Amino acid sequence: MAFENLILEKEDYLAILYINRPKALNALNAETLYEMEEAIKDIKADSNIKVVIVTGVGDKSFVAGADITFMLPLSPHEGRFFSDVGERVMRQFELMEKPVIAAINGFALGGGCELAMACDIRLAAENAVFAQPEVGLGVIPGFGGTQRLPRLVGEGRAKELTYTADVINAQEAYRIGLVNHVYPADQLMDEAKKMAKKIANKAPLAVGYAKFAIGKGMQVDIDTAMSIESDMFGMCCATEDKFEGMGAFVEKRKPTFKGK
Ligand code: CO8
Repeated sequence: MAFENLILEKEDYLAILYINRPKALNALNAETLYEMEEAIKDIKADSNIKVVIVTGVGDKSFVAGADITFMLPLSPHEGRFFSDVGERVMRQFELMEKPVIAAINGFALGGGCELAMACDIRLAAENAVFAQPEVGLGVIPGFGGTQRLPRLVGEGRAKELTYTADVINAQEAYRIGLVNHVYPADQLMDEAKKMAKKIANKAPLAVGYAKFAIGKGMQVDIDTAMSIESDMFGMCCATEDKFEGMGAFVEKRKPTFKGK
């Protein structure tokens, strides 16, 4: 599939989605968001793909935010609409059953930090920096940042980062739980691919059901969440891969999962 502002590469079980507007440090305008929706549709429909990596083209920026030039003339109605579109696209990464790894290769500012937060797992290069700079532009995070940041790092830290627009480096992002790991920049993609391979070797339906249970469970009370977990556990018991996984353990061999 050909895009203007994205590159979608597929390697065996892995899809790598590059945000590709290097002249604007990969800032997200409406066209890029619409293309991301198309790319997500493609990835979801491709049964070979088990894991997704999202990253930015170049060695300087993951995504330097929503496109400020694009946002400057927006009316209240248009601003609301643009926020809705961005929120919808970010949410699709969370709702797809395939796990999504953000390989954060530089600036993750505003909408870039929000994109990273919508991914399941965040890996950062040592040169990555993070911020929600919106209040310095007269707006607030609008692609889910006011909701995901407190869920990830706690309300107090989220409020401090959002009200001050402070920029934090990768080590600080790691310390507060915003990213899972930090790697030297030249090792980031290899590490992301290693993690993708580890996940792809597991039972894909089980991974998808785990993603569903964690994602839905985080939004509801603990008793409802437990019942979502048992429902998903029951679903796993309907898969061939459960018999393969447990059978392989009993027979002391490696399992071969089929995603069935
Ligand atoms: N939007 C548009 N263009 C951008 C953006 C951006 N977010 N970031 C960088 N660019 C462009 C620059 O304008 C410049 O273009 P040109 O060469 O044509 O002048 C080019 O990228 C290179 O940038 P710099 O020359 O500034 O590069 P530096 O290395 O000096 O600085 C920075 C890099 C620090 C990243 C700097 O560019 C910067 O501060 N960028 C803006 C970061 C920012 O504030 N991002 C948050 C935007 S707000 C947001 O994301 C809200 C999301 C929710 C939206 C809700 C919808 C209503």
